[in-house]
Amino acid sequence: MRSTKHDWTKEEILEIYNKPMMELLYVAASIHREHHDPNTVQVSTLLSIKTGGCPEDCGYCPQAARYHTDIEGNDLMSVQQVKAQALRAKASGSSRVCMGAAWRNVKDGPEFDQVLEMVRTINKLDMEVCCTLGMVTENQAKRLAEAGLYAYNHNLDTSEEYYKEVISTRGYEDRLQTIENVRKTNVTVCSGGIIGMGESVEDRVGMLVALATLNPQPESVPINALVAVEGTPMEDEKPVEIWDMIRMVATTRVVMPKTQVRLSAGRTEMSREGQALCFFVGANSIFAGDKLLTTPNPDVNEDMEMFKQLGLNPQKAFVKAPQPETVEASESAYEALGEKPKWTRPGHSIERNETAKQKHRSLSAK
Ligand code: SAM
Ligand code: DTB
Ligand code: SF4
Repeated sequence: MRSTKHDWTKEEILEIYNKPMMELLYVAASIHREHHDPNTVQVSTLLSIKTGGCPEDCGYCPQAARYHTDIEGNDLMSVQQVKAQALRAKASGSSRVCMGAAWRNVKDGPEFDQVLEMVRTINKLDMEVCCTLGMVTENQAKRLAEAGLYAYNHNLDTSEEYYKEVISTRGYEDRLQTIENVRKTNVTVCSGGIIGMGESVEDRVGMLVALATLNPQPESVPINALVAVEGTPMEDEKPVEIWDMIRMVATTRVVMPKTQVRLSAGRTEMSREGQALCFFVGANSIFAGDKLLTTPNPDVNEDMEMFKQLGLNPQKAFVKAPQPETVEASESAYEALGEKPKWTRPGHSIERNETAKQKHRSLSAK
């Protein structure tokens, strides 16, 4: 087994991405087999614990309050509701639960305390718990770790250059800082992005450079195909070509050989053959259940049929890293610091985001 390379350049990764397809399939599948069981794919479940009404302007996201989408918003779920959903997910073969909140960043207080209790509860069900709650400080990351969090998801989404065309309410450096804060704990890092937002191949590769040069590399990298939702600035983006998804998954596998590569959003548009090639070149996880956070996903029975057809087995929990211990709230070594971190707000104007916002205003005024 080779040691992991961390000094990847854009040119090197571009060369991999642009290899003749048959060459890329072979190289990526070979590396995948060196480090992973090619017949095992993790089944994870997404839970939107707080939906919609988000103050950010992410151009891809149906949960941003400023765009006119028809999703149903919800306040923070109760711990009991989350436990019931996690048990259901476990019964249908999931070994990991990822809880997402439509927040810009975590704020100390009763809602965060409730999320910590959700983490404790799911970890005690012997499932991997992941959270994606926006930016976090080092103290907040430590409190999540203490509760038994297995992974924190915080996507870079695209290259630093293209990020400015997608989001104006936060900067790329905030994302990197949050990843660094999580790294100071024993929580594993999950960070990836989206293709199909109008970015160039250089932007896709730029994101992979940013992720693959982290040392250590993220334990988990989700690759999402944009789900173009009506009302968002990206509503008219064309669906991603399956070959682009295969190239992206394969390149991710080559440059981050030990990472769990997650075939995430966009599977409703992908054929079984297309998904099979994604597994072949390196994808080792899917999100199951008929909903992602707010958008549709294939039915779990259909996915299980696909697993059967391809001879795939669902991966058990804690195969890649040990189960964290849970410290009860009453025993906690940390306190809420009530920090007010100065996460950046570049505030530049993005034309398509402005247009979508105006459309929302005029529709709401009717
Ligand atoms: N609010 C938190 C944040 O942004 O970090 C966590 C939740 S956010 C919905 C998690 C991730 O979902 C985003 O970083 C983005 O990569 C992905 N996502 C959101 N909308 C998407 C869409 N329409 N298509 C594909 N991926 C999407
Ligand atoms: C990730 O990279 N993809 C997941 C998970 N991390 C949180 C979210 C996909 C969301 C797709 C759009 C929606 O359903 O709202
Ligand atoms: Fe909010 Fe996250 Fe959606 Fe951005 S991606 S609008 S931060 S929920």
